[in-house]
Amino acid sequence: MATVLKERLYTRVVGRRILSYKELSSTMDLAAQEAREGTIEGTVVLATEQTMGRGRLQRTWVSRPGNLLLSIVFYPSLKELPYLSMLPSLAVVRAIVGETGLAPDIKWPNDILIMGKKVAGVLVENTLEGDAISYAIVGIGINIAMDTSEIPEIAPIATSLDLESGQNLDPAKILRRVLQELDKLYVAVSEGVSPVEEWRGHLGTLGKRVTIQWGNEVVSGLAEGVNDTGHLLLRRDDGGRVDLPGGEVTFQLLSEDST
Ligand code: BT5
Repeated sequence: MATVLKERLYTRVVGRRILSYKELSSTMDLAAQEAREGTIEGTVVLATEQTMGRGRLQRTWVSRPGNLLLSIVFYPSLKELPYLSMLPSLAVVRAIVGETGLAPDIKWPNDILIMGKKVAGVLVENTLEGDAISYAIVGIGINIAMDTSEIPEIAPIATSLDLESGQNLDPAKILRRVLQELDKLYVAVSEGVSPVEEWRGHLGTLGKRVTIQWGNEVVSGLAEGVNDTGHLLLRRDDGGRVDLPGGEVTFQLLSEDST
């Protein structure tokens, strides 16, 4: 059975339509198909399991039952687009804090970590038509009831909310909170409110030394800040400053070390 919402959802955009499946290859693909067919903005596609769950750069997302796997359809303007990639990580952080009391932080651009281990990931895929965005699909995976220590491919780097909280959390409650927080943030952005300050406040990456893959190049330096569109400002070891857009799939944060 797919995770279903047990209580009414109080939102303006997100979750106006919810499609729930037991198994999909990826919620991203079905959501994109729905978007191409003109589904209402805020449509949510949920799956209990994915056979080909994906991350950025062709990476795999381990997608077992008991966790949250969803994609949401948006039709943002070009002005809203830079913020769209900040909103899901912020909504997930707010939901985790509110529902569990745990204290996650964000690894730039949008991994959600607890004590350095990844508990949730976000993927945003945009489709352009000429100069306009035709649709953007926001994908969110949150580990809830998964003993990550039993999955060798992610055991050293991943965790789940049940493991961290020592509870059996209800995925439906967390889903509801994520959708409500995402809706509040999206409505605020469409009214001109920037999420940057709150997002920046949760970024654990700032002040750390990071190594980033940029196409075929690897750049190391100090993560000094993020600008108003979410670009990471990196002070390279040779003193030069680079500005890296987080939405670009060609960028990959390879490591971050405390200084
Ligand atoms: C992400 O990519 O973190 C984005 C993940 C988005 C997943 C959602 S699930 C619903 C929707 N449908 C999809 O098909 N995808 C989205 P990235 O930053 O590239 O991180 C991928 C890396 O995270 C992998 O290479 C692993 O190291 C690690 N990983 C894979 N599965 C994981 C899991 N369940 N928990 C924690 N880490 C994981």
